[in-house]
Amino acid sequence: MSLLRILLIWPKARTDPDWGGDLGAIAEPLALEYLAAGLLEDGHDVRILDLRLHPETLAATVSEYKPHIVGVTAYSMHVRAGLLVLKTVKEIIPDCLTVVGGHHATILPEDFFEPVVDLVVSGEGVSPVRAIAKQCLGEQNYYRIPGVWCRHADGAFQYGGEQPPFLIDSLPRPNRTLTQADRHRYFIDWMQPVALVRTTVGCPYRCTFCSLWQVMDGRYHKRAIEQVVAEISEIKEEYVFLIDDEAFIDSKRMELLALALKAAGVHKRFFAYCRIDSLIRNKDVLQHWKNIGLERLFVGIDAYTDKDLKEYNKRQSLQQIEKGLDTARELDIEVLAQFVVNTDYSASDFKQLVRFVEHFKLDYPTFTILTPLPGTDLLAPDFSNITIKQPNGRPDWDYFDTQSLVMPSRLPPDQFRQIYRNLFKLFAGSYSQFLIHKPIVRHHTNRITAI
Ligand code: B12
Ligand code: SF4
Repeated sequence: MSLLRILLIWPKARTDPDWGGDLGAIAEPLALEYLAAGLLEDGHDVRILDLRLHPETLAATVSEYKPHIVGVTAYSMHVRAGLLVLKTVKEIIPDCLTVVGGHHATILPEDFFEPVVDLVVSGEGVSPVRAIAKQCLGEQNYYRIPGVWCRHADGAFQYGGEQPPFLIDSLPRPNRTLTQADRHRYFIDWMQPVALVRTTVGCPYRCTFCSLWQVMDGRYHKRAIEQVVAEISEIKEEYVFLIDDEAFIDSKRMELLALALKAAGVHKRFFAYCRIDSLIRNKDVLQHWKNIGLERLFVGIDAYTDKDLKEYNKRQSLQQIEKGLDTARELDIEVLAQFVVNTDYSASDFKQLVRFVEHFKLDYPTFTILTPLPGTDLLAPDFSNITIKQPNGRPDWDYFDTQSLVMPSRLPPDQFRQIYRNLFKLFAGSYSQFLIHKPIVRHHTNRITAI
């Protein structure tokens, strides 16, 4: 017999409707699948509710399932949506134990120190959530669980202490059975259905706009190759996105992984993040990956001037960008080229960005606005550089989707936004060459007609 009923929820963010409401992607809720794997091992009954796909079902699911614990995951753009989810849960079941975790809670847990939240988990979540469930069945003493912030009787939250060092291979393999009914709907751009696999986490680089190296203290954790091969071998989806923050750091390991996948008979349509310098350094390794199906790389070009490359601490030069793009072409691997549009852009900077994209004939350029994400030094500790705030003085996290302007810009904000949006319109041709694929084109064309 199962012990507790535990409902794990992915909230639906407020995102720009021009993007179809989900920024062109709804991928599998991997964090929740990791948590579910640990909880199922302990004998609990677990469900995953993905509100991006089932936005109207929260109240009915909670009323019918009657969970003992509800856990919500959240990036920054989900903070407010996540709190609303838990408000609904508490209205239906006041004594349900509510827990929040994920990227934002790891860095700024205080955003969740609200009456509708009982516990906030910072960092890796599998061990804490298992410990929480154990306490829920026993003494209900949550005060000393490492990684867990617990609300005391006076309403203040206290930390249970640091978690032991992160050991990536100690995590269970994510449980994909609970998302079975939704799996055909998960997509990134036209890649559908797509599965996510994490083979490493962390990054040794130090880009200023990125929080990932800060979260992992600059360390790079690698899973054992056999574990990764076993996991990918079980995946049914044809598209597999390697979500490593930067997959191709350790060339030897990536070569061995490709060879091991080949030996296991795995051939998928792979997509992965890759730095320009890793691309140049790893031509042979990438050829091995190409042989087992690597089709597309997500490359953070990020800046087209030495000034911005330096400001972002990218540690890559314009010559390397050119060489990296050539390498991808030689390998016949498609590049999703991401740019971080600096808030200090003038109209002429935008024009030069456009010329740069045209000059290099980039297959698939995409853009984000420089955003002071939590965990980066771009976010002033007193939030004084944030232009969009909540009534309580904290940033309005709804807009931290990297498609919204949340800092002062050199151009008047309306003009900045308009020129920024036009970038997507200008490259409509690049997107439409992918009409053979599906949803992204719909998202981009929605966006284009909305401009
Ligand atoms: C894969 C990925 C994507 C994919 C898929 C996302 C999806 N599932 O739909 C794609 C490419 C689509 C994507 C898009 C975006 N992403 Co993204 N993405 C990632 C990435 C690389 C990995 C996320 C992941 O699945 N990790 C694996 C899981 C297992 O780890 P985890 O989430 O940290 O979960 C663990 C703990 O946090 C904890 N935990 C998590 N949830 C919970 C809940 C509870 C109750 C508990 C107890 C514990 C717990 O336990 C888990 C297991 O240990 C992260 C970087 C990173 N390293 O986190 C960025 C990241 C999450 N993305 C980010 C951003 C900004 C975006 C976009 C907004 C960018 C954009 N405008 O295009 C969009 C949003 C689109 C969308 N619809 O969600 C930022 C978020 C920053 C922030 N402060 O919010 C990150 C952190 C990268 C960065 N630049 O810093 N993303
Ligand atoms: S942007 Fe990429 S390369 Fe830079 S620190 Fe973040 S994960 Fe590493």
